[in-house]
Amino acid sequence: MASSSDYSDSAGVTREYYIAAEDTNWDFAPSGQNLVHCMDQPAPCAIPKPYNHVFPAVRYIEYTDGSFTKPKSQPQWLGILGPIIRAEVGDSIKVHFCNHTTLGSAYSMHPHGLRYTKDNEGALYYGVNSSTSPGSGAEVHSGQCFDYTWSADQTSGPSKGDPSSKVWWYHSHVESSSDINSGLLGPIIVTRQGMANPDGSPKDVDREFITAFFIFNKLSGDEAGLMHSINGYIFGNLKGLIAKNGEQVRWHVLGMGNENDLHTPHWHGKTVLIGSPPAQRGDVLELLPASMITADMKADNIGEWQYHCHVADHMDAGMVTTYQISP
Ligand SMILES: [Cu+2]
Repeated sequence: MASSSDYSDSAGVTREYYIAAEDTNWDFAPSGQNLVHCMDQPAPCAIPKPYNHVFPAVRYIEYTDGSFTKPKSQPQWLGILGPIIRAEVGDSIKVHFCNHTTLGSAYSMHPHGLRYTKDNEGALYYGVNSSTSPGSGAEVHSGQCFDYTWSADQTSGPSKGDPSSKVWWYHSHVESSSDINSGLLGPIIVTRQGMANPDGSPKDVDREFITAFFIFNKLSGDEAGLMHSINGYIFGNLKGLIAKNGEQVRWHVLGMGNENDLHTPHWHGKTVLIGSPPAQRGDVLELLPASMITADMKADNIGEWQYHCHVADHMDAGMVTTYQISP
């Protein structure tokens, strides 16, 4: 039975992040190989033509402090996504955001799910019913910084009966679609009050993975520039999704993109429980652009198993990798 404390908004901690938008190149297949499929030879084999795999990108890079000199490492499997921003319900989040890009574009950070004021919305648009103007954090120009303050209140967290943590997107929202396609997107995870470790991760799972299914469009629609990626990697170049036998693993699965981005992530080897009670048993999710789904897996089948989008064209174009359950 829920206690009254389940619904309180008692003050938590303030979690600070130092994040810069930076110009970079992103390699969607650092190995240069298709590591999963080869039609007539053992893997690996060359990425099939016409797939180029290195393109200019803009990414959210996390630093250790306000000097923005020491980048923080992030899990290999997180790929092109920005850092994981965490909160427990009741916490505040302060993001010190700087636009360190040099090509002249303004960017922002717009969070889904969290509570914010207009100035902290990080989105550039105008009101139609009144003369509402964009907030002061709506666009952060090249060379400038803005401190966003967001809060994780009860409406940001898992609802009654949901799994103990919940995923949300954040992304740049100046020219939203092109900003996101550049690579300015990342995850927020909010954990139920009383269920978080000091780092914000949930106490009742052993491991969380975040995977985003998104066809980056790098050559104005030309097939050779459609990167059918999971976390910005194609053809098995997303590595490091490794759990240990017996672990309780939580998968936060995200969609993004366009009308082509109808994805059906599928796990081989194990089923998952999807959503809140009565959770559905499945091994395929249904993702639309900007979808955010949490699924729990008991990792008890040792092996390396395929994890891919089940849309035929998408898996043929590279939206495939593996995850592993080690002894
Ligand atoms: Cu797909």
